[in-house]
Order: sequence, then structure tokens, then C-alpha cells
Amino acid sequence: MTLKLYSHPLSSYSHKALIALYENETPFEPVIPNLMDPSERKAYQSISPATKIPALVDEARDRVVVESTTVIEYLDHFHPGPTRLVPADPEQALEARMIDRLCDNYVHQNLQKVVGDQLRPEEKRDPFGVEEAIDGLKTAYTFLEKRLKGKRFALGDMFSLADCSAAPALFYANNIVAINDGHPELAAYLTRLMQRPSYARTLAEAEPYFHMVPLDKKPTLAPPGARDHAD
Ligand SMILES: N[C@@H](CCC(=O)N[C@@H](CS)C(=O)NCC(=O)O)C(=O)O
Repeated sequence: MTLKLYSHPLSSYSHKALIALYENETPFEPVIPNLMDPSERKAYQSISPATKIPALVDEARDRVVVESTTVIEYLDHFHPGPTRLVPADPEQALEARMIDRLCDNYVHQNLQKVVGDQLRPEEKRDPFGVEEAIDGLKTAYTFLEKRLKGKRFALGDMFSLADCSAAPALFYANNIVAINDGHPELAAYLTRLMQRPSYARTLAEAEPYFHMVPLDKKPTLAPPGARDHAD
């Protein structure tokens, strides 16, 4: 098989790339590197210098692509399918890229801070940093709520890079700060993303690992509103 995706079923940034692959039914071989193993971690640096997943290896083109956004741009250009992930229209492409950056920098990064803190030894924890991250998530929800008003997906009816990015970021962030609490547009958008077959498949593959997420509130396949009532 020509494409290999180094990823993990629980990894939110891997989900971004998996959604793009499943969206276009692009054939690939998933590889799960064991980054806890020092020698495997060191070896993996020859693929991803920062030792991050996802990474895409395209053997036919002799290319290694890291950074989830770039992986999606690469797939869209070199392995296109029926869903165009970066719109051909420059205005729409700009909007897709901007929402991708907003989701990565203000949702994804803040949720990683909270989850990462749980993985630290007690004495190395950073409660102030976690508080800032939680505030950052609330700010991000507020601006996304406005931006998504009346839209089915981030760009309207078209599914794009922006949605690949928003789906896992919002899915995991929802376990830290409940989206349904004051952000109805965003909660409905997350529900639509979770129902999109490409993300539903990604989540179904992740579900057996959900118990490993180091948060008191474990992820669930219930839509955001339903889960708030169940908790
Ligand atoms: N900016 C990177 C972030 C990737 C990232 O943070 N991946 C996490 C998993 S979700 C990771 O590889 N963590 C392993 C580690 O840091 O050791 C991207 O967009 O691909």
C-alpha cells in the first residue's frame, strides 16, 4: 500500500487526518507507533522530528508529511476524492484555513494543556496554566458560536479542512468544558460532525480506548446535549 498513516485511535490530531482519509475513502495502512518505548520513539524521529502523530508516508512519491493540516492539504492535492477538503475558491480556502488555525490554536492547544497536565506527576502540575486553558476554551466557544450561526458545516453546506479540524478539537474539549452549556449552535454543529460518516467511523474506532483518556469525564459517543443530561 502506498500510504501509511502513523497515528493512534485516541489521538485528536490523528483524528483530523483520519477524517480526511475516510471522507474520500482513500486507502492507507494505519501504523501505531509506541511513543512510550524509548527506542521506538527515537526511531520515529526520523519520520516526525518533533515525535508527533499524525505523520503520513507516501511511499510512491517518497514523501513524508507531518503536521495534521499539511497532511490534509497533501491528501487533497495528491490523493483527491469526491470531497474537496481545501476549496478551489480562494475566499473559501482562506476561511477553511483560518477556522483550522482557530481550532488548532485556541481549542486543540488548550485541551491538550488540560489533558497533558493530568498525565504529569502531581508535583509537576500547573493549576494556573490549566485555569488559563479553560478560560481559553470558553473564549474559543464564544467566537465559534457566532461564526457558525446558521451554518451546517464551518463553510456552510460544504465539508472541508475546517471541519476535519473542528471535529476532534470540539469532541475532546466538550469533556473539559461542556459545549451545550450556553453554546447551542456549537453543540448542534458538534452533533452534526459526530454524525458525519467519516468522523462517526473515527470515533467508533476510538471508543474501545476511551477509558484510557486521563480525564474524570470520559468521552462518550452520546451527542453533547444528551451527555450533559446523563452526567
Ligand atoms: N501540530 C501537530 C500536533 C500533533 C500532536 O500534538 N500530536 C500528539 C497526539 S494528539 C502527539 O503526537 N503526542 C505525542 C507526544 O507529544 O509525545 C499536528 O497538527 O499534527
